[in-house]
Amino acid sequence: MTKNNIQLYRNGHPIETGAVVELPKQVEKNGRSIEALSFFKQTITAETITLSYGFEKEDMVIGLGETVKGLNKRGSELVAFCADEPEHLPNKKSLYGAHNFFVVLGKVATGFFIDFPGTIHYDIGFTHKDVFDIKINGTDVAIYKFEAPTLKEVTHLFLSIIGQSYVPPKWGFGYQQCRWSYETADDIRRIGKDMREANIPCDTIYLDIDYMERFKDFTTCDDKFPDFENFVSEMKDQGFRLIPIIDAGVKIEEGYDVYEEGIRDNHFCVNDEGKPFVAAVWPGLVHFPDFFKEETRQWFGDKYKVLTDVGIEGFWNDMNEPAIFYTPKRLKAFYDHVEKSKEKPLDIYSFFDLKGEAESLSSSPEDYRSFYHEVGGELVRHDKVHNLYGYFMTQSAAQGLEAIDADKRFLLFSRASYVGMHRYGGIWMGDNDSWWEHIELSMKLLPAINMCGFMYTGPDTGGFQSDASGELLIRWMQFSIFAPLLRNHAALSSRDQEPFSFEEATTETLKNIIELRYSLIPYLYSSYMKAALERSVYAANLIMAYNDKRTREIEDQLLIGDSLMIAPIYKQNRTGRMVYLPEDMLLWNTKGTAVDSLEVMLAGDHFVPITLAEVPLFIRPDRGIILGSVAETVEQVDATQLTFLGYMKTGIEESYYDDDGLTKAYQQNQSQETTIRVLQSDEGPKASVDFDQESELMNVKIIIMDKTGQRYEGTLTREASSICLEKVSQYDN
Ligand code: MIG
Repeated sequence: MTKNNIQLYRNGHPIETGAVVELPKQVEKNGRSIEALSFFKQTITAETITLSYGFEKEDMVIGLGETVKGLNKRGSELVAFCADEPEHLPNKKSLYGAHNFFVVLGKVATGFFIDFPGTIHYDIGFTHKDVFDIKINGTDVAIYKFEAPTLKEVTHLFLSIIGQSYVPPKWGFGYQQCRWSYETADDIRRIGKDMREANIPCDTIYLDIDYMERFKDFTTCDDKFPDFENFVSEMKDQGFRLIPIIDAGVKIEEGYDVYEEGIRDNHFCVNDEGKPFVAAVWPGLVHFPDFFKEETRQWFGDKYKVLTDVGIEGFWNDMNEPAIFYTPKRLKAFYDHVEKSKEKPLDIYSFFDLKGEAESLSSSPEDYRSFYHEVGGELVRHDKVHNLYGYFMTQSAAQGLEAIDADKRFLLFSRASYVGMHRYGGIWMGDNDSWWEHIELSMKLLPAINMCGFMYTGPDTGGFQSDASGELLIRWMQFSIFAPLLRNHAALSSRDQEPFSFEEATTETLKNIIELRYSLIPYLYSSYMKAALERSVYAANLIMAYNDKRTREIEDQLLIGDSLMIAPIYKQNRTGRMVYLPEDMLLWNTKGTAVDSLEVMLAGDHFVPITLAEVPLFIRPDRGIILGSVAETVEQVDATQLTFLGYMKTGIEESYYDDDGLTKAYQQNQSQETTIRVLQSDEGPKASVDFDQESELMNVKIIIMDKTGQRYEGTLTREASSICLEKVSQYDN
């Protein structure tokens, strides 16, 4: 029997990434020598370390966070390298995050976290089916090894040493509307108005890069957004919080304070000659803040105040891999190359050569090798620590926001990330496409990203690039309402994708799905907070809970919290799908928020009919979910009433977590717990609720179905907190 165990192995002088913050005392802080790491055979050269493992027949490899691959990574080739990768195609080896936690799951579970900020190549039985080779592009590394009997326990060991996941404000669980770009204040007003007229709940509207004055961070464009402060409060009065984007690059422009201060106080990354490194992104020529320096993080983080001072309460950090369109240096070299090419024949070789050269201008490895960060007083070449850039930018933002208001929860998420950043903000899944395949991809990403500590995450629902059909948006929404970050976002040239931008029937269906989301928030938020506090995951693959042969291969059904399983449709023109039930469950196949059409389903395989309007929710035995009511915004939801929907085989005991949703008081245990019990008695099922003294909750309506398919109901109040439930016919409702 394996004991739950954590070990640390080190080689050389690893860079302090800050990923691991809660190492148990019994683990030697300095670690053992890497040679003592038994699982892998190591090959250490002057430049690299290679770890090799020979697979056992049954081994799976699970983890690695944000990748285009599914649950079991065996047979894949992946690279940990934060990339501005807008094409999420099956052959892509890297996306925006570098999440070096994975588990080899065989008879037992062995997990590893490779704490290394440069590039790591994972050849997971790709070159040779039975060989797992990990090539680390450097020799200064810390490797954590976790051993436990199950995937669940091993993941818990990892999550328990990296610190608690970021907790968003509760309104961050509302529906969020984005687009590149709502260009003017009037555009945003129109979106808000259309949202409210369609009666679709919505908490935030996003400001993409066009709100800025010529893409300069911490500025707002007066022409397009006159009187920004009043505009922010006008929208807030209607229940909308505006969430501006912040890009990593700082525009080079005389008279622009951020640029001038950055130059004056040496806040920018430098080139070989010690001069500020120049690259081009949206603002044109920019410098990159050196977020590796404490002073720079503080300086940049404080800048968010420019926007919080006018009422902004959340941000998304973009382009922080950092993305580079080109550098003037290499563009010049390219022109020289073109000049020389003029002497060559106009043949296909010249054509492909020039095309290739032009395409290689963006985010080129050569550029990443030509600037430096200051780490502990020494200059370190960017490529060696590349994967920390977005992390440190987001840490800078989080610490700046903390300095502005230590008790307030701000909404914050980033595109690039590394383990450790999960304590400061969430991540969104980046530039997907309005493709059916990308609904499926987001279903693969949610548990994989959660497993690496990033709990607040979600896709661009409806797809970023390409055009979405109404059906695609509906099916995507039916999945995304279970993700913590529920945001609809579309790119510059794509078709309008707001829920009201489609024919009436589609808008109506989307409205019902978003309303379902709002009614699920009590359960989703409670599950999120429990996972954050207990160092478990919010969304999981079935294997995490069931740990059996069959669930090893299921990745299109997920567990959300402890009580709920989902099985979304992610293919076009479907009227149902196969669902595997590892145990008997209660199906609530709902068109909205009314608790009707409940059905007990036995363990095994089923074809479940699911119309376009329906969202199937599967409740696990002797568990239940807590539902609230619907309002325009999260904060307007009536907190005095809840509904509990459970499936009883023998008896139910569920506790539901809540807190103020806005402050960090939960860190001092200022939270409420409501416990719901349903037990079998001679007079039938008896329900009781332990109301928390501090909570506003006044009554809980209990609905359960027992294994014979009999439905029972009753409403409990603070005065009558224990009652016998009454039999009701399904169709009385
Ligand atoms: O080069 O700000 O992923 O969400 O809309 C594109 C414009 C820059 C990339 C982000 C996307 C955002 C877009 N940005």
